[in-house]
Amino acid sequence: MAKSSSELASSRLTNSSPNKTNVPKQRTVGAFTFYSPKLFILLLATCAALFTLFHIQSLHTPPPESSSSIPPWFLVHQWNNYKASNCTQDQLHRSAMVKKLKQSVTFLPLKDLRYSDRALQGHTWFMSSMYDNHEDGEVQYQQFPSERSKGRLLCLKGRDTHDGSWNSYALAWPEALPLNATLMKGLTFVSYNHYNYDNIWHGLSAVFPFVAWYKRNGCISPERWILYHWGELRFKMGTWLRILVEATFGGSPYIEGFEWANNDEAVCFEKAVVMRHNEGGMSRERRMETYDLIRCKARVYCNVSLQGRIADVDQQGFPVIGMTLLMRTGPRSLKNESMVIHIFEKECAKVKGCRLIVAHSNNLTVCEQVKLMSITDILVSPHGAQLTNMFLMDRNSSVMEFFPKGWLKLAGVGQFVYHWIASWSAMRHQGAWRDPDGDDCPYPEDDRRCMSIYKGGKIGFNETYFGEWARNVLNEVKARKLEELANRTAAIVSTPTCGCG
Ligand SMILES: *[C@@H]1O[C@H](CO)[C@@H](O)[C@H](O)[C@H]1NC(C)=O
Ligand SMILES: *[C@@H]1O[C@H](CO)[C@@H](O)[C@H](O)[C@H]1NC(C)=O
Ligand SMILES: *[C@@H]1O[C@H](CO)[C@@H](O)[C@H](O)[C@H]1NC(C)=O
Ligand SMILES: *[C@@H]1O[C@H](CO)[C@@H](O)[C@H](O)[C@H]1NC(C)=O
Ligand SMILES: *[C@@H]1O[C@H](CO)[C@@H](O)[C@H](O)[C@H]1NC(C)=O
Ligand SMILES: *[C@@H]1O[C@H](CO)[C@@H](O)[C@H](O)[C@H]1NC(C)=O
Ligand SMILES: *[C@@H]1O[C@H](CO)[C@@H](O)[C@H](O)[C@H]1NC(C)=O
Ligand SMILES: CC(=O)N[C@H]1CO[C@H](CO)[C@@H](O)[C@@H]1O
Repeated sequence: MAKSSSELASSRLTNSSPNKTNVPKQRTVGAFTFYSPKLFILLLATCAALFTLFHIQSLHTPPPESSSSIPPWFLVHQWNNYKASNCTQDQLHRSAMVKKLKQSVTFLPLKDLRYSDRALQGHTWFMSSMYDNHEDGEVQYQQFPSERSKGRLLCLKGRDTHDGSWNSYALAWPEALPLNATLMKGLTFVSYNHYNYDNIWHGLSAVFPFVAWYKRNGCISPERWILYHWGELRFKMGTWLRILVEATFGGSPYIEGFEWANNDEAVCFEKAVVMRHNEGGMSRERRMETYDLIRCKARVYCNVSLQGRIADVDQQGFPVIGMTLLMRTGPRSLKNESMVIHIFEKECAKVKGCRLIVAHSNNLTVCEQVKLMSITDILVSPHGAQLTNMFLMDRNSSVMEFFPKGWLKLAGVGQFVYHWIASWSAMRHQGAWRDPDGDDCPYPEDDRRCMSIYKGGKIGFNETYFGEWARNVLNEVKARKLEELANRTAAIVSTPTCGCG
């Protein structure tokens, strides 16, 4: 009793509360320091000590009169006195303490503007006073309540959709939630996304660490998601992301919008997991496992076979090689689709078992994309979000990527994202073709301003280059597939639970 109370009193409340230091000052007036936590703890400790002494004394049978200067009857008397006059006020003290704790819960802005120049670094500007759990190679996350939070729950306030510094967070003990707070039961996922939940790559990046956490924590699905972008609330995931989340976690995600909540009242969560670093910190092994889980769950959801590609052979017994041209419309689309199709068709026709599929990412349903990727060994596509689908192919499948003019010099490191995804999801990125031709820029070619012109540029072709490239990749894939067929090693035969749930 005394111990837990002193823990409560000595634990620091939410970091960097500017008012915190004022509180004790107000209370020092008057001799009756009913509210002073120190004295309160002292009293409790004294009570407990006396109680213990009393018990020790009563265990001594009989207590030698001379061994102690305090006779046992005195202790009993003293104890009764305390009980009567002071210790019975325990409840009163306790509820006063709880009231104080409730009042001292300090909300801080979800978006910390002091870090706006390095929004993604370190603690990030989202919940900047908090530290993440990070074991080597594992996903970085925060969990409430936890040892690190000293048993405190996460509470949120505000529904701003334009400025995250108007929404706020705090930690509170379950016994001392802020006044009028609503407690939400079950597991809540709180996501921070620096970009958005519509773009399939940025959306997946935000959801990805939750999948990793889920896999390592008994595959318990969340009751609700709370989506933030720069601390601003978001209420929707794009269709592609929503369906993959539904497939992975076994149920349509419920996205909490707090429409029912009063703006200045807190909502606290029985159990919350916060992610703000995407897949950062995860080892390649962990990432591959996580992609494996999403791939498998997506196939189950879309009723696609879990056999893997090894089972797919043509009438003559050659392994079928699925080559897919995944086209875009608008920015970074191909200038001459039919010519590119013709080149790849020609090479495909030369390889036994090769089957070319041409598809447009914009008019495939999500399950059509899942299905298409499950029969693709070589994905050929311009740089763009549709390439995120690559992880839905079997492991060890190949990717060929096209870029418009000017990207290598100007587009920055982000242009290699599909090289990274390939590596993280156990695919093989087999090179990129960069169009030497494109729209003219009025500035020197390496002027940053040219990027706005090159960004949405269309992509041409080089018949010689594409032909050789396709031939090389096809031959490599064919050799690998023949070997796998002989070894029968690569069949991914999973159970519908995908090793989770
Ligand atoms: C809590 O709710 C009551 C009743 O709705 C209201 O009178 C009171 O002002 C609220 N207190 C706070 C701190 O919001
Ligand atoms: C998968 O099959 C089940 C049962 O046959 C069906 O109810 C479900 O709608 C199918 N799902 C998709 C995405 O086709
Ligand atoms: C595509 O390229 C071929 C060969 O260069 C050319 O004959 C054809 O006109 C082009 N089509 C378009 C739409 O540019
Ligand atoms: C898909 O979109 C492309 C280009 O937008 C169009 O040419 C094609 O006919 C569409 N296919 C279907 C099945 O709607
Ligand atoms: C096309 O690719 C071939 C082989 O890489 C190269 O030699 C040739 O210069 C390229 N043609 C153009 C027009 O870039
Ligand atoms: C197939 O088996 C051979 C010999 O056992 C081995 O060296 C090779 O790595 C295997 N290949 C694959 C793709 O499993
Ligand atoms: C992928 O390729 C590697 C190296 O060749 C091989 O060891 C591994 O078994 C393959 N994985 C699958 C799932 O085919
Ligand atoms: C018996 C005893 O120690 N009673 C104490 C109870 O608390 C008041 C002040 O809070 C003391 O003045 C009493 O001595």
